[in-house]
Amino acid sequence: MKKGFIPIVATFFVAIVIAAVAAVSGVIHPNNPFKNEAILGATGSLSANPNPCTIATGQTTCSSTISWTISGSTADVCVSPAGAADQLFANVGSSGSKDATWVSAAIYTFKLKVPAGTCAGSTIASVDVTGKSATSTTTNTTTNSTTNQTTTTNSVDYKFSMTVNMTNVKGEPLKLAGVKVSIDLTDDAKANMTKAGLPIPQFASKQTNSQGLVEFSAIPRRNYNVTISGIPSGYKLAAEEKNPQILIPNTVTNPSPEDKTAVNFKIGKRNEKPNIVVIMTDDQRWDTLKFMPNVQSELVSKGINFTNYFTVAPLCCPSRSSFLTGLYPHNTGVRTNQAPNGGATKFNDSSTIATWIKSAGYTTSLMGKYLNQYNLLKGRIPPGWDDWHVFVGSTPTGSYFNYTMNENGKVNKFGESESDYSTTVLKNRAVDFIKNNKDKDTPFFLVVTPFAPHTGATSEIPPTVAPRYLGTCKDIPVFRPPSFNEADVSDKEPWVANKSPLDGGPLSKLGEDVNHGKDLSKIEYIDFLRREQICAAKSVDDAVADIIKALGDNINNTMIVYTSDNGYLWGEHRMVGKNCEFDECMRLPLVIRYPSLIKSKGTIDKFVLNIDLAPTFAEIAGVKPSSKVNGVSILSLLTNPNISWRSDFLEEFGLDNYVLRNNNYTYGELKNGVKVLYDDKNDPYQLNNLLSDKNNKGLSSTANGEVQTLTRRLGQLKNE
Ligand SMILES: [Ca+2]
Ligand SMILES: [Ca+2]
Repeated sequence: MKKGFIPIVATFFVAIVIAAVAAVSGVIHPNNPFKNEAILGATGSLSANPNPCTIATGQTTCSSTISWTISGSTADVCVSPAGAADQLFANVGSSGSKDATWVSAAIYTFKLKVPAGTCAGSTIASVDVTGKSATSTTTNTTTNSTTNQTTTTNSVDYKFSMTVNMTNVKGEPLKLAGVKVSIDLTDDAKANMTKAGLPIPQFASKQTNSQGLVEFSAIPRRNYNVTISGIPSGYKLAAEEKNPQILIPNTVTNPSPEDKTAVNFKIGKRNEKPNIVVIMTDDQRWDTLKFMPNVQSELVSKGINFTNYFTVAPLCCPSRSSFLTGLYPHNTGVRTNQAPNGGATKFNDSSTIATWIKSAGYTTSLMGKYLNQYNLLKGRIPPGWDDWHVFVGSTPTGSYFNYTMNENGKVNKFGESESDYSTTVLKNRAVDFIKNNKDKDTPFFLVVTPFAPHTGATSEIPPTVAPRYLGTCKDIPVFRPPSFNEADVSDKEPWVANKSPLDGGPLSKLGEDVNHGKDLSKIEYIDFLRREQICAAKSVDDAVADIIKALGDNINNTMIVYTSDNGYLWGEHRMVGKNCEFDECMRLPLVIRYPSLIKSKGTIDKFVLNIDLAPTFAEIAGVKPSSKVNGVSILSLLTNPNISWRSDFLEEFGLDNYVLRNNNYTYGELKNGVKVLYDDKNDPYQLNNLLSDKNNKGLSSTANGEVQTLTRRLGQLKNE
């Protein structure tokens, strides 16, 4: 007796018998073969379908079709109900069929007899057909239920044991303990039982044992829903296995109290490698995540917030090139947004995170902004990307409305209805991609790069806020850090030192559509622009929520990364925009939620760079970058935030501006021989360049020594 099986009525014997299918084809009756062959010369066959015939719950009869063939003679089909003499069933010709009805769980024997005209003739073929009740739990009166009358009772006492086996995707046995399995009658099965006046049994869920098995006792001839939950992290149920229905068979060949059936689940350890989802916004400052409630609740509160995350290149195309390769701009060669020193045509796309991770078996997708001037690649989809939905070209108002996308080689145009809003379109593409890939055998690498909250083509054109969020940010308080409209910029490099204060008159390029008919002063415009950028990011926040929802249980084996490509100045040092050595240009948001490694909210304050992400993803995927990288994987940092880590890094912008940043200083060797040094510890708003003419004369020998060290270190990093 198997454990888990309760023999309530051990002496009962199920009356489910497959009636011996005695259809005999072309066989001469054995009682007098010589005579029949010589005198009658007949051969024939006889069969019944279905056989046995099941009388459904609540019904009293069921029908089978009796079919026959005969040659060499004429015949009758005669039937003998249990215990009765043969009775004529049909006069036959050479072949035919006729329906017969059963009224109880009895045996009916049909015989094909020659010659025709009497049931007393010779039998040349016969078939026994059983009528049986669908709910039959029966008491047998002898050991041979095939030939004896049985008593049908409407009872659910009879138990049937079901085993749930698990296999991996290759079909090999899988031993996962503690997986929760539940069974429940289907709604139809329950309805049928209710109709028959039977009680509806409840089945407590069970957990698999150390052999990965669980056994249930259930009643036969019923449909069940089987559900599995509590699968350990790193494993997943094959999609096609989810919530299957099984029918515990209504017939068994060797009825016994230990009758069993089994349901088999495929639970693959197939996504051992985690999925990776990167959401990279455009020009989003590190200090704006607080306006994104979903980012807060789903990522910041459940992941690691990096408080010192920087780009090595504070401009779109150079930054993204470095993100894709893990290289400083002096190694990618991409230093600007446009050819010849930048743009998509300058970028060597032969060895990137996409090609590395694809070689590790990942399905890859990029959605949104790739690199500036992608249109010049004329539809080329760079190697490594399986799925591609990328903005082509640009318009003065940016890629919010009226843009085109290369979608896997097809160029699709989008208009300006609300459903065309690019962040929404990308969100839908991302959700579809996740749904299509999350249950596959391979992990995925999805990079979603919305255009938001970038301005239009220039900073004078504010971003386009999604229609539903228009006006929803107007109450956000204005922003006045100490460096806002910096009073004295004479310490700074000439192109900053020459900037006028912000309070002088309206921005010249502002149009009425921006101003809503009224002139804004520069400061009013910056305040307006900031609110619009914050508001444009609200659609990204919605996308984060929908992406996480689409991941479902897969989130447990997914690394989600939220970041931006470069920062932005909102009036600090009298500047609006990016591509500078100041903290606002370089410092970016980075939040990583990775449940299989990160168990609770935390912060990491070590210097982490955008060139670290590609090596990190490669390490997660178990693949080595196929070319040199300057960044390093942060996986070890995630598990041990106190690990020894880099204490400085290089930032590059434009063609000839290099900046060394360490825990104390921002030191820049800028174009035309200009040098800047900010004491970030004591002057966090970078108001005073220690190397300005005024200050340089007064630099202490200690500071001079420091500059020499910084110069040497910057030179080293430039050669890495
Ligand atoms: Ca950007
Ligand atoms: Ca100053």
